[in-house]
Amino acid sequence: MTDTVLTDFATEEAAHTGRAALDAWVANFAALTQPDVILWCDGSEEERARLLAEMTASGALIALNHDLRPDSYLARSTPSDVARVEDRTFICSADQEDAGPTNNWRAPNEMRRELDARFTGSMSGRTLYVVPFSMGPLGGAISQIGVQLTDSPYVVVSTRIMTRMGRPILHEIDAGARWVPALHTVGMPLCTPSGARLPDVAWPSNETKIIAHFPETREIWSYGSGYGGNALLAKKCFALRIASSMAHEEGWLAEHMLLIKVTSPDGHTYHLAAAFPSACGKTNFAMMSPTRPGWIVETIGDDIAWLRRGEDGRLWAINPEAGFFGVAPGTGADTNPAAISTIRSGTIFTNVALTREGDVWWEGLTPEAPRNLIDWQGKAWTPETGTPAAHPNARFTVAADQCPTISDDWDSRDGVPIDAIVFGGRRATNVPLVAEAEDWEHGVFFGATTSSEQTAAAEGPVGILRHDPFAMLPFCGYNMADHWTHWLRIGEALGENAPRIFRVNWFKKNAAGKYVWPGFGDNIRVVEWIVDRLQGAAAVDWTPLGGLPRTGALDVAGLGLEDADLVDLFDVDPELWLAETDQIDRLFATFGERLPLEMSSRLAQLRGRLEELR
Ligand code: GTP
Ligand code: SPV
Ligand code: MN
Repeated sequence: MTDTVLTDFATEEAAHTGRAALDAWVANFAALTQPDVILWCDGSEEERARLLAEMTASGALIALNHDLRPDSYLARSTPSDVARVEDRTFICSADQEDAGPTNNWRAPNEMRRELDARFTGSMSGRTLYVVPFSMGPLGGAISQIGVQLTDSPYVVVSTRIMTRMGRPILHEIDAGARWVPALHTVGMPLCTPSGARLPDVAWPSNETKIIAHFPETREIWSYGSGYGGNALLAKKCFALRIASSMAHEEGWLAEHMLLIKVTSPDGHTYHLAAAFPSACGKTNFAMMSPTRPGWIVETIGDDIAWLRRGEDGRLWAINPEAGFFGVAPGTGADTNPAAISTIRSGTIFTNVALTREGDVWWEGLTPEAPRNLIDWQGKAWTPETGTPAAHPNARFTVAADQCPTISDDWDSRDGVPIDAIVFGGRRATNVPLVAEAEDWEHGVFFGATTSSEQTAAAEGPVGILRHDPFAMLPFCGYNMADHWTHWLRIGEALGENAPRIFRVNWFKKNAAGKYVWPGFGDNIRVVEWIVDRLQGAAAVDWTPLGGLPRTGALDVAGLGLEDADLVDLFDVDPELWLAETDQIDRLFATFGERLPLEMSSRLAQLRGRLEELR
């Protein structure tokens, strides 16, 4: 029996450097997938206009009313392709231990064999687009190049928004740059094996989906989905999973973090990086409209940060992306006016509702739903219908520079120096509104013990509490415990220059099940306390959960909060927390010997302090 594995051609490091290797790789992949046409994307305005016109003509996109929503489009996915598929996402490291217990693992050769079979002929009747892109400003010290091959024009126009894409990147490759290869097919060929032509559909996909990563050879293979994090491979697959593994090897960090610049009323500026799980408030925090006079928040990134120790010994960060792929539901003029203004034009919407006038709508855009809508599945909808008009994970795709709060230095080649790191999650109980870590190691413990109620950003049950360490559970391309060790080492290297670390939770609920904290623009009050702490000013009470604002130190004036609400926001309940430490213990135990000792000793310390409080 022969055991030829076609995809082995791409396993040498040199295989992904320079132009000759790129040409060979594209030719090989075309031979495997058998597209009708190969199109090298130049990223031009003409190319974008042509693709949008083709997709509008074919029904893949609906052009919105040009007067109401200029140059904007609606895509409706097939109902089985609306979110990331975590149980079909694989880290194919040579050794299973290197993927770790929180990732799905497949042996590389076994996965390559399956992918070879799936990709064979998968593009017949379609166009293969070659999409070169840069994550981070082209030529920046922290930036990286990738090339995605795809048979989805939706992916091409989306990648043009989300990354720096096109001809300038090819020039870098011509000059010998290394690139990360990313292969994508929607898995719906348009020719039968006998050559008969099949009709296309508005949103091609395959019921079987495979999102595979090969960290050792830095390759991505994605099959069967056209949706967001499954298909825009520059984003989660490259900028988080593969990049985190590169960063682990090379001494930097790739994290699921927003980046903001905060200016206080006295004119000082600070840069914050914050990690919250999917659909837990990063975009909203990144575009915050502060309710406190004199405070300014400017946006640098809303989803991903790459961080590296700079020559000055501080931690510097870039947003590797060039656009926002943001959650639509809940985004309204009252909650996120900056996002509303960002998406006024030039936006691709996915799975939102369509109004009779040809504009978009979703739950939370306005307090009242319009009377007659077409829902995200293309069906007539009225407020009495009883199902959401927009899918809960409906998204907008829009260029970062359209955002009115975008910071001047959002695309600075060197990035920005980070003053504070924040971890957050969606927790109805236990986790206080804000807490400060004692030191870097304690902050790593905050990151490692982050948990959150699941959201609609991934397939699966919503609302169930799960651990999501560093908000990286679905995105860490290597063993999660090694990620914690890596963070501890980075902290050692930064020493006195290390940013301070905090934990926040906007989502505590009271006994009536209502959010206690107003959130959104009022989150500036928490930022204000954090900044005061950086300046050494704000008063703090040290508790087993870290440093909490002393009564009066966090300004809650005018919010109408009752004493009982403040108790809810800052309560340290030893019984609830001892139960939570048991769950953390179970998580930690899954890592065996890879768990850094610092984490088990911090857990023991937390338990001891909680016992004392009992
Ligand atoms: P991903 O793009 O999936 O990584 O998500 P994200 O973390 O950027 O989440 P996003 O900011 O889009 O928020 C998701 C949902 O949380 C939206 O429906 C928001 O309205 C809601 N949300 C954001 N911030 C707050 C807040 O401060 N309080 C409350 N109650 N809800 C919030
Ligand atoms: C997330 O789920 O964290 C996202 C959206 O940012 S997606 O790109 O689909 O993963
Ligand atoms: Mn995200």
